[in-house]
Amino acid sequence: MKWDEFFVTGEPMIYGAMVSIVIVSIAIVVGLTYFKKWGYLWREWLTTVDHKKIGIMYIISALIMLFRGGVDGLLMRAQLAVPENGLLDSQHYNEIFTTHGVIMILFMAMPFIIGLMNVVVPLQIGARDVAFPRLNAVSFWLFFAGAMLFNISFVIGGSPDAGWTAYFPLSSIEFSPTVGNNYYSIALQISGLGTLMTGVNFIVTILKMRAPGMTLMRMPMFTWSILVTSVIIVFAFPVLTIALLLMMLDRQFGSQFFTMANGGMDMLWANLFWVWGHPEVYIVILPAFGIFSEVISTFSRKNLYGYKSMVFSMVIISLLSFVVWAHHFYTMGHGAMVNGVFSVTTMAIAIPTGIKIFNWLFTMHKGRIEFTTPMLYALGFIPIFTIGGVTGVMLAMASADYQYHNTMFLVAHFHYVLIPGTVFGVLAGMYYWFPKLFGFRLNDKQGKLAFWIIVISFNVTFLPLFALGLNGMTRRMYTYSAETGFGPLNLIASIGSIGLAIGFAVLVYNIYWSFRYAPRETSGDPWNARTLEWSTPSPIPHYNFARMPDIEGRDAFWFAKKSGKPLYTEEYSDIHMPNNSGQPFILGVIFMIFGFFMVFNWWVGAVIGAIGIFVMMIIRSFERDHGHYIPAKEVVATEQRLRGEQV
Ligand code: HEM
Ligand SMILES: [Cu+2]
Repeated sequence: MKWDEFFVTGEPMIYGAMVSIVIVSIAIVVGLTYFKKWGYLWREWLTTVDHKKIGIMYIISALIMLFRGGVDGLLMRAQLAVPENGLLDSQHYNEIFTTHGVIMILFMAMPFIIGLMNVVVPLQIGARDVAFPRLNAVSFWLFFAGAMLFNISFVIGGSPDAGWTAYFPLSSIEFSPTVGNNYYSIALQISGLGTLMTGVNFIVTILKMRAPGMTLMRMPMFTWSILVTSVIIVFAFPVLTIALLLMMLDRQFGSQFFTMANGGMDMLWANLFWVWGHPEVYIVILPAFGIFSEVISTFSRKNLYGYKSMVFSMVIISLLSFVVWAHHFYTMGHGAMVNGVFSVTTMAIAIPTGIKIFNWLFTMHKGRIEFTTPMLYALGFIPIFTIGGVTGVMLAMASADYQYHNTMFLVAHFHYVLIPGTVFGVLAGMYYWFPKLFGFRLNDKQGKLAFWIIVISFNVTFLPLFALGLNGMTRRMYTYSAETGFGPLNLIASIGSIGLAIGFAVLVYNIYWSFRYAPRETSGDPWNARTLEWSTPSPIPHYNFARMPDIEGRDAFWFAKKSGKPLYTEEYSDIHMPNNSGQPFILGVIFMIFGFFMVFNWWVGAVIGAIGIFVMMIIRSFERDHGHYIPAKEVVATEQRLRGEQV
């Protein structure tokens, strides 16, 4: 391979990106050296197995990826702003909508959700960490390795360009001959393995590590949503991983699973992709439902209305999510009968979802609502998501879908679901749980300002796309002529996207400002909240709970506050904690190098990488590591310092 094939050349924007990557990397290295932070970085972060720190690393990665995916989105909107625009050529546009989709779903939404569940779930169930802390670190570093591998594609070798769905035959080696789609198949396999381990880890954590007295039906709703989500992960992700493996074999080893010749079948890919892909949208939306349940109940000062029906509807949604996948390709000719069945199952999802919407409304009914930033996101979510849901039912009708399929109407629909559903959800969660982690709240005024800019600009950006789609503008179209009349609405949408960028900039400033100036709080319970995580001091000690709580009902902390009955009655004792380890990080680095060689068919390097992975597993198998104990005396001292009182 020649150097000019290795590095992407000829695009001023990409040269700019390369230069800025080099400058930022140098700045980071110089900064860490100058402030002597290498040791701190290694000890406190790269080797940590603490679920809270792993959660924070996921969230930081997600915010960076939100920026990357957002820039892709803005570039597309800039290109579409006026007819026959020459900002991006067709190839570049293809690459950008592909990386935008992949990054937003797999490297922004997923890690944001997984980050929040890492931070919150052990705290909500009264656990000191997840069931398998070391595995948790492996999950993170595999995700990170996959994300980094995917992200370098646009400067080294070229980005994938067959859409985030990577349909065959377009994504086959014949029609996508660059290494771009190798990045897609390999990076997603690596990060997918990490996600699968997360699913296993959280199922075991939630089933096995709850505090005494916390039965399943006493669990906070967010924890319930994560249990259901983890089950979906465990059933859905292997399908993706295997499909990607087959794609890799087809593209790089000459097999014929998805090709049109020699008994292969391109529709097999579409089916496998969506057997994972539809459950995936629930993987990123159910946790947000959980977050809204916590936020709405806390800021309405009421119990969550219809707890059991909330749980029940999530379980139903998770089952239904596996039997709707063909609604993504009604037009591919599988006949009226099949289309009819998938139409019905798809529309059926609206029922449990509607139940949840009404439960949230009833929770607020006659409540003393407090309009904090997280509550605003929850309130914004309800009507916007409902528009997304109703247009989803429109798309679910197979015969009507022949009209909307692959138009901007669809693009509008799924942004109306994913942005309120996922992005508002994780932002609400971030504002809500932030003080638990860091000991201060994000400034509320700035938070609300960001909220309003984001909500308004979101609608300006995506509402016009419904009309454009109905008028016949197809998706993934890199430009259009003036005669189509698509110009004005596209211009409005593009202006809206600038607003979104401003909104997110205010949000980032909000975080920065609050780190510097927000007043520190020690109460541990800044929102007067209901669930167990708020009964710990803030910022939260490494071991989470000094003593195990006695749980006697739902919203245990709320009732302890109301009744004056203490939540913690146990004696202090030594606390067992897991040790840090550098192995997960090193494993991630080896996986990334291995993946990189695989992408470029450099077999010697790939074999060495594979051996490295096995060596790491063998080292781990023979290692004896029983963790360490924090003596009870030290625990008492820490609690006294943090709670500022006699304990
Ligand atoms: C930051 C604001 C955003 C803007 C301005 C934006 C804009 C766009 C545009 C212009 C397209 C391509 C339309 C086309 O030509 O077909 C697109 C596609 C897409 N977007 Fe977004 N988007 C944003 C946020 C998000 C988020 C948060 C997600 C997911 C959580 C997301 C997921 C997707 C997906 C999956 C596609 C389809 C990609 C494909 O066709 O392969 N977007 N977006
Ligand atoms: Cu679907």
